[in-house]
Amino acid sequence: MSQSILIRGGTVVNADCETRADVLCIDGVIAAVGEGAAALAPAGCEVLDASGQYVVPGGIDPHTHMQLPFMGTVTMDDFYTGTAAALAGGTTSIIDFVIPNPQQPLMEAYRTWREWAEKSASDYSFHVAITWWDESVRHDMGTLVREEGVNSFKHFMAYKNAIMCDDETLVNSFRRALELGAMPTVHAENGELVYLLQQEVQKMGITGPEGHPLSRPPMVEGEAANRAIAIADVLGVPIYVVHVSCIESAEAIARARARGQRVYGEVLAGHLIVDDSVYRDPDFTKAAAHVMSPPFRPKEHQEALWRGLQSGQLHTTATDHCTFCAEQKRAGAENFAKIPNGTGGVEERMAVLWTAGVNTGRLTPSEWVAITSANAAKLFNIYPKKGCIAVGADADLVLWDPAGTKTLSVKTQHSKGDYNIFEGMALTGVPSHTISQGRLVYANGDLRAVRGAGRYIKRPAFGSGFAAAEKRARELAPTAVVRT
Ligand code: DUC
Ligand code: ZN
Ligand code: ZN
Ligand code: ZN
Repeated sequence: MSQSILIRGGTVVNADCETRADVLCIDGVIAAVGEGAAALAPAGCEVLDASGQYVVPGGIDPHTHMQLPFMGTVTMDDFYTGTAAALAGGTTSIIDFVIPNPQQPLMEAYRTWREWAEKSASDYSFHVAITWWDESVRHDMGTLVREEGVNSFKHFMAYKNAIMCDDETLVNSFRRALELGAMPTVHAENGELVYLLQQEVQKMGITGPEGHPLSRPPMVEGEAANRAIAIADVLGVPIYVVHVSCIESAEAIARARARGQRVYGEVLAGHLIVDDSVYRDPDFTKAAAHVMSPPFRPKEHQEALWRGLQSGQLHTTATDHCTFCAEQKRAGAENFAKIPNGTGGVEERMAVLWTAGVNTGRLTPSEWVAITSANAAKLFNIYPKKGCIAVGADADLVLWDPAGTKTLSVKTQHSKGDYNIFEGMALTGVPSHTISQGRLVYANGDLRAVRGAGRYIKRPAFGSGFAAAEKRARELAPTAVVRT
């Protein structure tokens, strides 16, 4: 049976325009936008009144870790609970990560994650992490791009003795990504420095969570961002830096972009709001709940991140949603380096950015759409199917009530985590309805997420215009000397 929803009287906001328009969704796709939409509504069509509300593309969180086995444990939220929480907050797609153990065949890890994700309530996709290198990895990257719709590969420059990439792997993988038309992405922190600093901080007698930011200072992130950007420049491949948290890496990106390099940056909602004072909380549980990497930073870094988003030097917002409960965090009671790294946010991201971004005048509603959905869709090549309200696009939409209020709390969140890093934050501007695949999945507090309803999103490779390699070839060619 055909299912249809007509959204009447709202203001449609895309990344490039804001207009009063009705929107008709039929069978999971946007069938009409604008004046004629109501006339096309089939008999029995559900009608939602959006007067006084914005109608915006469903959010895309391009960085989550549901059901992640990490640091000796597994995150609280699995693909069902995590994506259900996402839907409650207006996020209708996530891009999660396949993270193979070193030496594990890529395709084996990929199939495992695909299976885990079948219970997702929202649409989902995967970046695949490159954690080691040999010919089989090169081969499997090709299979993933050509057959599985993976167009981005992640590189952890931190987590020594676990999933960290050395420069040899970075160079090989970036070059292979370029060949395939896939985007390399990096977690930029110098893992050797983190490893050394963790031991030095411990030797000083600092074993609690306050040691975590001391072992991962901003320059550690700046160094890695600069190195990854330099490698990408030499190879002529674009690069996306995940969770840019500080001035040092934001400036590395801005400098490279000023040189004409294709570099993109992602900011986490948490890094914009929470500062490093949380690590000095005398309550271990609270301090440890905030342990994630990169760590929360002093306030001046937050200002730089906002400026980056406002100026267009930084492009997407995400959460790195990766929830561990208090009991799991206690694994690091004697040593901060053993506290499982991760915090939540997938449900809160869009509203937090509205309150702290749009209500403060930092962002227009269209700019907010750009950084909560459209830019991620463009950078990972699923636009305008996702991230846009237009005829033919997926019917992933949110009715956004700019006057709606809510105070964030662990008591009311849908995530299975037992902590909320935004606890007590008063929001003005909240989702009233979320529509995913043309189905109403959230309505004024009533979450109707369906286990297994989410679909895997294939993301096609980029074409040859993606590369800066020809520029590099031209630069090198004239230096060849003909000797007689
Ligand atoms: N950082 C985290 O805090 N958790 C998961 C992985 C990461 O890089
Ligand atoms: Zn093959
Ligand atoms: Zn990371
Ligand atoms: Zn992450």
